[in-house]
Amino acid sequence: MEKANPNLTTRKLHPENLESPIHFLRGFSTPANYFYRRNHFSYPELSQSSLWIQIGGLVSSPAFLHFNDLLAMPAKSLLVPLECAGNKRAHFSPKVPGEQWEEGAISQGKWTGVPLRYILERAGVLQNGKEVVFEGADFGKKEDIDEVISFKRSLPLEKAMHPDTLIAYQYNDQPLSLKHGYPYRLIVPGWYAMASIKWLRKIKVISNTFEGPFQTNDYVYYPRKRDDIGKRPVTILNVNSTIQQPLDYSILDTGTYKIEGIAWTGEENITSIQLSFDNGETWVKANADQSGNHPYSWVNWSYDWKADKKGEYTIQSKATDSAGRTQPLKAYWNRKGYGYNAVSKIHVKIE
Ligand SMILES: Nc1nc2c(c(=O)[nH]1)N[C@H]1C(S)=C(S)[C@@H](COP(=O)(O)O)O[C@H]1N2
Ligand SMILES: [Mo]
Repeated sequence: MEKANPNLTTRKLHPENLESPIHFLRGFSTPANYFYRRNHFSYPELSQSSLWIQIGGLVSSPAFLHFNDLLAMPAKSLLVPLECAGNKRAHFSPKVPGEQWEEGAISQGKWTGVPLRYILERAGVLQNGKEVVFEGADFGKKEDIDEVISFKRSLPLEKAMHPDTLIAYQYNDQPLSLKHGYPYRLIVPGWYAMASIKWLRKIKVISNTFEGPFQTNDYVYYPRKRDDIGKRPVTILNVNSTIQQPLDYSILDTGTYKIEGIAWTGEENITSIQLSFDNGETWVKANADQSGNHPYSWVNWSYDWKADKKGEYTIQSKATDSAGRTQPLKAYWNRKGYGYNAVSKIHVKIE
């Protein structure tokens, strides 16, 4: 199959919001220059002070840690996808506001850093500590609030203490790039990527519930159009898949084609990927490459499709995970358009 030159797709220039060329990237790790970019503000400026992280709030030993301190701590590497909660938002019907992401607001690679747990244990979380607040160095005005704020969110103490929640300083064995959080970003495996705070500067343990706008206003599922009844926070990734090749609306000769894609989920594992070529009447199992059984990694899947009959086809992919969650036929509509995970579809013509 002919593959065009991949490139990032710009959704917005200021701040920079770009999609990864997901349809052209096979394998388990997105090269850094093809990683999607999702920003709420302009990129922060760096100075010597950027190399320090402050740990405070309800801890017995508040501290400032320097980059060299972190490098000296035990490190861990994990293959983790980051998926924007708004990935695939463009497919919602009725339409929802926000960046109209198609399939490319997801990328993954190897993150290396210090388990946050190690740092919190050293600082000594006090008995009444309930949540941990993380603050990035970027700031600006949010469309709906007339005040300069920074990008800040919290995690429940339990997730913050999970041994796989990292303060990462490397991506694919290189220092983090400026656009992806240099020198540090939080990596919260299994959660949508708004939790993975870039340019991390401050960590604060609190006893109450954090209520910043990126937590209580954005990144909340609002199931209803006009009121907030039934709202709940966006946290764990939904089970999902994307068909990478062929591209949507391809016109192909008769022949055998490799249908290729990825499938991923939150804190579980992908157990099957099924494809349908007849509008969902029958489903066949795709071959999944779990390579090495990394606990959070996406799965690369493929299927050899004999397209010997001319006509138009809808090809659908449906992933299921170990919690028995499966992609629904219709996405769960919500006012801000998060967590789209309906069965993935492409249309092709065989002529
Ligand atoms: N400091 C900071 N961290 C942030 C954001 C941000 O705007 N500022 N955006 C979040 C969101 S919504 C996503 S999807 C990911 C995007 O990470 P990337 O730009 O490295 O792909 O970062 C998260 N962390
Ligand atoms: Mo996001």
